[in-house]
Amino acid sequence: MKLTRFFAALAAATALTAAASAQAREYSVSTVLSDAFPWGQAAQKWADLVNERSEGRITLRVYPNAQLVAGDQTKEFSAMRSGLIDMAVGSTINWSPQVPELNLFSLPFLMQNSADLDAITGGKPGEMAFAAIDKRGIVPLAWGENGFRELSNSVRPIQTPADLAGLKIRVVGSPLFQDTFTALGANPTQMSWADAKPALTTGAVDGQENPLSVFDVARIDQVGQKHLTLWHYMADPLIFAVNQRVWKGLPEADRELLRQAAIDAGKWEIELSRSLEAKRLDDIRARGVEVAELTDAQRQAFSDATASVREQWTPKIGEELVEAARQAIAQP
Ligand code: X2X
Repeated sequence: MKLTRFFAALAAATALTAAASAQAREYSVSTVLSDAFPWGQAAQKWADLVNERSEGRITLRVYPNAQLVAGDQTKEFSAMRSGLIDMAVGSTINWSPQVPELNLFSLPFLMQNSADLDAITGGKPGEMAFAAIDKRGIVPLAWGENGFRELSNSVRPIQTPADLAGLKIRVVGSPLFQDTFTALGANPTQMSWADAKPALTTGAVDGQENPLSVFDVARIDQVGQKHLTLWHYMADPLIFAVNQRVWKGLPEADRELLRQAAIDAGKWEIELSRSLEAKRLDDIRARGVEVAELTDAQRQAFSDATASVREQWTPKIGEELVEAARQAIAQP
């Protein structure tokens, strides 16, 4: 009797294990930055939450440094759409060549601060941006954050557009950036993040723009970037997203699990990232970087100098979306 029960239990356990392993799945998740940065930590948090909540049934394997697209970060969205990559935590900048609506976040001096950014991502314009991604065969799940992008260079302090004249600035391979820095009188050069640090090291370029977290963790001060201007000219949110075929192949309960874990990981990362900003700035200053903070009037001069970029890019992004963003920002 006892033995029969033992065998029944064993059979049941074996069946359970078989069912679990039959369902066990692994998916690739692409990121540009590793888990030394908030960006990579966001993806790892997502993976950890999914692993925990699925009791090990679903594994998200994070591939940093845009390695699944050989470092070519502006190809990430296409690779995910074609199924080469299952999922990604990606920047709006890098996906904007395929999803023009995402250029909204790169419009220079549209947003002033995190409250403006949150008004966009958390409101109607955020929904419109997600709809634009969905329309192109990718399922967006949640927002994260790379951060407000600040300007650094090796040549001189920058407080006015004239100070930028002729400086070679590395920008991401997204056309809007070419226009912004050209309007400011600089000499923009497009290259991937993988190529940026070597180019700064050799002096092939004079400057770059990235969030403080990237400047801090990548030790951009060590490659001669002694001048930093806090101009908060734009911010790139991160988006947690899944290839549509992968999504459709998942049971409803797993979709919900993935979505909720992405929302939780994104919220966690945004808070973490923002809570570290002040300390990062202190550390950067302590390393001898000269930090310029702009007055409202100084910032306005940069905004005025890039008005043509906002004008020229608004129809490409969509008048309705840009207007929705302006309204969301203006709301008290
Ligand atoms: O390439 C960059 O500057 C980075 C790392 O911030 C992005 O991928 C947008």
